[in-house]
Amino acid sequence: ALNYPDRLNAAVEMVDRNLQENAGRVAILAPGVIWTYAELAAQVNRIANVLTQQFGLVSGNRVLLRSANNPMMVAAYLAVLKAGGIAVATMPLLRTRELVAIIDKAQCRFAITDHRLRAELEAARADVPVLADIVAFGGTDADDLDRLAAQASDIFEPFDSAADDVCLIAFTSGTTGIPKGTMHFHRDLLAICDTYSAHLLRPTREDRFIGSPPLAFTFGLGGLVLFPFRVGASTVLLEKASPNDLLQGIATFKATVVFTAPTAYRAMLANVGKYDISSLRRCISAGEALPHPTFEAWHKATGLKITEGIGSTEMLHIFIGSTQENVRPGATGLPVPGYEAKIIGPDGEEVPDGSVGRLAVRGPTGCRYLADERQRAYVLDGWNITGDIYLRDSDGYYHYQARSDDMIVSAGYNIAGPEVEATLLAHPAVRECGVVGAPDPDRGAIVKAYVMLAEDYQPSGELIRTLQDYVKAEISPYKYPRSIVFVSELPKTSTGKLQRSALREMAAR
Ligand code: 3SK
Repeated sequence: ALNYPDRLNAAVEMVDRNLQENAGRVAILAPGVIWTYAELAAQVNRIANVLTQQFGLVSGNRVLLRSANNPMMVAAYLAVLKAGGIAVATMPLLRTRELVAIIDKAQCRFAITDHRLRAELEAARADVPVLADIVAFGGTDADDLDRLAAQASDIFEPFDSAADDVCLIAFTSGTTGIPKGTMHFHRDLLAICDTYSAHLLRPTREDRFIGSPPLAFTFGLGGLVLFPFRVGASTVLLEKASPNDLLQGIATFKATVVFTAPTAYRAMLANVGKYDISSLRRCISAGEALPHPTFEAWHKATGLKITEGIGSTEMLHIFIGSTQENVRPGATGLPVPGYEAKIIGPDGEEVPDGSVGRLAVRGPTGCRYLADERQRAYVLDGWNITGDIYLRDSDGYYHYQARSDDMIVSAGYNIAGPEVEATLLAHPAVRECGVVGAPDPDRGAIVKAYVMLAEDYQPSGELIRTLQDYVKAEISPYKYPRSIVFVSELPKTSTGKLQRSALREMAAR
């Protein structure tokens, strides 16, 4: 059981706690930057002083953060928490309209932004009077946060927060409609380190974490800030994390643990042989299901087994996953120690092993939507209903089937779109693909695949038939895509997940 004191400030636990034994060790590496824990702690304190003394931040204020992954973003994030504020981190790609919705919903009083991303925020201001101050960093203005911080004291008395004070509102990327804000406590930030990371990653302070997810996606916050800092390890922050940037970053900084999404592993395969990535010991994949061909190809190319996990913004991080030893290709894994999981049928009752149903989980973290009716549907009887369709095998391993809205019902058959995608992806002609149901007068729906071709392949009727025959040969023939459309790109969410809702809309036209 996790036993935390009643009063707890996550920033103190993540940074100041390291001053005892790790003050001189590297906390953050980025191109051209190295910060020890002592330097990070001082910068966090300086920013906290600026925010409280010059801008009047008080506990409970919500502060929007807008930046790519870089050292100042991390320092500002932790400074907000240390001062008792609530961090509302946002994806750098968000546009004015999306920022307005978040600022309004979370009632953000302040925004801290990379100066290169300031314009969209300034444009939002007129529509959200609650936003009193925008503080930019990285620029040359007289009131730039770097400059203000340089003049501030590096001593700061942390806000005496309760362990269950909210410190973070994480917005789901919202594949459709209005994004939902999920609220997390100071203790939740520790709990994901002391469950998933401690039991499945088992990091030491010698580790160097690297990855592509933005810190606004809690997958990135955990993997690139909380997990390393909880044990005095280092994080490598990359503002741009294309597959080649990631390979380059692993090689340059000798990273040992990488966090990224299945599509990035697949894309890295093209050039993995050109980089020395022998420092890596763990490869974590989440965000969407890892196709088996990607697991196999990565293993063949690197000797490393990718360990998959499923988490959610609602649960803060991964709640089902694998250690390096118990990884079972094709399965997401076992419940993370501290979490429980079960598969439920339409009536909410647990179904027998081997049956497909909705995944329900509970543990030290859980869904608390900010003022959102959808809370009623997400948490039933203390269990979080994740919206994923899963099957548990007789060994207790959980196998992903689909998102509940990714199941295609065609002529009475239940077909999981992701399974057809994984099958198509194993064909050399397919670079990326998305599979959804398209309305059909006879079958109710048909399986429709949107396919991005690999280099050297050209769209043709013959290739469509080849891919259809391939799927029929690999999995139950009724699952084959009756319609295949070649596309030059696929719609993605701001966290890089395939946006099947957009494909469904296209398919319905
Ligand atoms: O699996 C996910 O999508 C996820 C979401 C939030 C945090 C962590 C993860 C793995």
